[in-house]
Amino acid sequence: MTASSAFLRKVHSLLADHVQLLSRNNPPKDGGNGIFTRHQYPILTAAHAPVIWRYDLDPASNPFLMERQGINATFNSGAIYLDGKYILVVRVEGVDRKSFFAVAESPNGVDNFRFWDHPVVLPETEDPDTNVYDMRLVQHEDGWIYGQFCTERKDPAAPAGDTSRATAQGGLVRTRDLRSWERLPDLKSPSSQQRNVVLHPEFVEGKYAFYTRPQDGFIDVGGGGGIGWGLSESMNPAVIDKEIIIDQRYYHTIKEVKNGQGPAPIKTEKGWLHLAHGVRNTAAGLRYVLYMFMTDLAQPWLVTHAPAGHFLAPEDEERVGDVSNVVFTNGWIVNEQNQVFIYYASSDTRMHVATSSVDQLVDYCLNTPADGMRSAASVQTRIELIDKNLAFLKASGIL
Ligand code: M1P
Repeated sequence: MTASSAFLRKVHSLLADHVQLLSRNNPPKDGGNGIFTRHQYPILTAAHAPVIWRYDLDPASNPFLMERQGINATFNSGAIYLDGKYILVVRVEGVDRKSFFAVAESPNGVDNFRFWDHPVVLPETEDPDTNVYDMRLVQHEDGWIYGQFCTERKDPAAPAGDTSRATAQGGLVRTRDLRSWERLPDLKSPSSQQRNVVLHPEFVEGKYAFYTRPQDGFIDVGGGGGIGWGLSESMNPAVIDKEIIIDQRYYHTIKEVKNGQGPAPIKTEKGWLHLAHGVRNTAAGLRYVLYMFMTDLAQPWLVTHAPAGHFLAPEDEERVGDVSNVVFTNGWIVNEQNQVFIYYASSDTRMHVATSSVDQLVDYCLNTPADGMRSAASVQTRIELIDKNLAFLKASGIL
């Protein structure tokens, strides 16, 4: 069947609207806190998914030009800087609630992200994944690019009639080009479940090193105490015999309920820069924020600096989505100018970027007071700042 001119006009207009969305510039937002700068628009939304993923463009099989395979969300993306391109491996969720991975690239890191034509074809293990998500991309010093992601399966021990109980494990793949992927066995660790598993980019004591997030249940971490650390002789298979907690959950902090390493840490002269998410409970449900800490260069499992509270929390439209009041990150990029591009998702719905620099983030970690763990201690720390500022304003004749 040849397409009518009306049908072709509709296809052209679909494609033109899409190109217009993808080509939109994304200027920095005014204001900010001196630590990072948000940008005006989300960098990826469900509407950024290619038209050819969603519509059947054949007038014979789709005379009404309906969307046949909708996309629900684009979020929690791994990131890597390759050949001068800013590349994300995005968690794309179809309207069928299945997540898959797809590569999107941008020439400048803040806008013009475009998905490659085909999503990632992820090989399965002999125990097929029901759902896969939240890939961290790590260029390891062994030469491979590794992807670490959560593989979710129905809990075989779930009682009959329980259609929700699931298990989470650390899925692993490796690639040289982000096009063909080799599946490795899931990470084995002393914990019954894992999520937010991240490979450290360098060997430690000659071994592969992992940040982990041990958990007893699928949502509730139970006895899992925080961000863990463990070493493995190999990646095929990766096996951690001993897991220690390096960044604990604490009562009445932003990471009281749970936390998890974000992307792999950035190496700096002053230590490893870490970005993570922390979760606390509220009457309105869980609240996810991002926080930072630094670890020792030679012993990356030792926390040296831990600024109090959140680094970035959901604001404005970020606060609302499929899972509201959530920001989550699993990707950041440092370019040749030491600019840092922090890729974060809001409310499990869309992707954003915040820009900063290695110097700013190191300064933030080194000079932001740690959590005093009590209101009185927080007041004391703030009074020290106020008095310092009053003295400065008087000395400089401003007051
Ligand atoms: O819904 C918020 C996040 O919840 C999970 O993260 P965590 O295990 O740390 O609670 C993940 O499912 C993540 O994808 C999601 O964004």
